[in-house]
Amino acid sequence: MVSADFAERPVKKLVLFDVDETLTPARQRASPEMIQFLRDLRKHVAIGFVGGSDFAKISDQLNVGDFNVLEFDFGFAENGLIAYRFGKLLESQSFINMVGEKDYQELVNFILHYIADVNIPIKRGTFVEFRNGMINVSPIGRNATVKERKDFQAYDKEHHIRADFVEILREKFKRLNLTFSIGGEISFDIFPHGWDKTYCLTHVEKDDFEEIHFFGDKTSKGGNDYEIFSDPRTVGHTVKNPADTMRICTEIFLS
Ligand code: M1P
Repeated sequence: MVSADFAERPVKKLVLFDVDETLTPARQRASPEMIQFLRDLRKHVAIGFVGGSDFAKISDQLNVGDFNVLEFDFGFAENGLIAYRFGKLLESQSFINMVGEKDYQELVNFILHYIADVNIPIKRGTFVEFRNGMINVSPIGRNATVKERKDFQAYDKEHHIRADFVEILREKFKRLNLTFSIGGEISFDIFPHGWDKTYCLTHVEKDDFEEIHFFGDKTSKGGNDYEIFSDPRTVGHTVKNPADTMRICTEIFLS
């Protein structure tokens, strides 16, 4: 039986959305059309976002006009390690508690040495971003501009900077049981096994929805939407961009 908190929604289903390239262009803001679409959709079903980024970045992308990111029924940043239900923060675990300071330092020291030695056309700043549920590693640095990001992404496609780096880390830190996930344009995320986007499902289980739909763009194996997209608890949908999300979702839930 679906939680009474959703009594006014005619359809007792939850629709979860990835953020970058699903609700917004990568690292940019949602369009006013998308915001209106989400407001309309929420009259029918429960809605949530599940992004790999931290909550501050996702808020920047989804706080558009008078829309507040906490208007989503569920808000999941860092794959659900930061979780909101009806705007209220839920309890969660942390990367540092799970991994421990000693192993974390060994990992981060290795990463920084590796980045110091890697040859790429430009380097900027913030090569490791420490978050609640993961660390994010970028060989060019998170301070890169939009243009520098696009240039790095193209360079990386040809030279496999991130893929090679991840392979070395996977081998060297096998004992820590970590997942290395290349989800964006300039970086990759590192988190304990199981803390991929399926983690957020633990927060919605007790609401007992009839179905949970997930929309994402990186749904093939190796992409950071793959696990939740292929999880038996969800009905997965692959989209190419935000316009595609609105089109498919309208067909399923609003027509
Ligand atoms: O949401 C996908 C990824 O978005 C960002 O990646 P990048 O800066 O490389 O484009 C990061 O916030 C990353 O953690 C996240 O998985």
